[in-house]
Amino acid sequence: MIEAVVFDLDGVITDTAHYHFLAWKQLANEIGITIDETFNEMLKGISRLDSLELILQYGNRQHDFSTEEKEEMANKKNDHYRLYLNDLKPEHVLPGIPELIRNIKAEGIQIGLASVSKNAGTVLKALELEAAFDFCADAAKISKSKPDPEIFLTACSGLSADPLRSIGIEDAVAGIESIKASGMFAVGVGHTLQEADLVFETTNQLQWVNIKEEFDHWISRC
Ligand code: G16
Ligand code: MG
Repeated sequence: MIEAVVFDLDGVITDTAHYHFLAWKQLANEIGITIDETFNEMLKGISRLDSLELILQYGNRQHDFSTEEKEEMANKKNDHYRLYLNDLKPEHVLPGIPELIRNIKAEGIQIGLASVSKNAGTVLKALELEAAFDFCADAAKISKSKPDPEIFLTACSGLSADPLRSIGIEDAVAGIESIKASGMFAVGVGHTLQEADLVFETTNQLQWVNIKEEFDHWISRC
């Protein structure tokens, strides 16, 4: 029996992963570093300050700024990002997600959120999806971002669900690693996620019947 399904937010529920990229690109430009979408794959699911460190290393400027200056830059990126969030509306929930949530709920299975974003509450509110989640892990209380399992384990624990009988859904390499390290069944959305137990190209291919079937095969092998 499946005890819970835990969703990543950015890139799974809505395309805020792209807004994060645009905001980082803007910040990086301001300090003379150019990043592209390929590099951005490394930032998905990584906390704000850790993302900044990766960008500075990429531009070979990791020794050029004080802690205070880094905090200022991270805040600036967040300001850029929050401007994009002003335009976020319920119609920006990715295709297939409302139906998937409905199908999971119809079976009485709990739904959780595992996002390391401190803006997750704002995003869910803008999408009018707050009521869909039985428990959202609080990013402010998480000490290690993905790929550490902490966020997915916290979500399972908040739902009183056994991770070994639960499913995580992610669009990031670090996120899939986090799900697998927690012992859950990993569903990936995107094409660079070989470590996942089941992969779909896009969210509108996320069929609940298929996920359940693959989960049953997986658990029978465990
Ligand atoms: C998200 C994004 C990351 C972002 C992180 C922190 O994680 O994927 O790109 O850096 O949150 O977000 P914020 O700066 O809003 O606190 P997740 O776990 O939702 O994929
Ligand atoms: Mg994501």
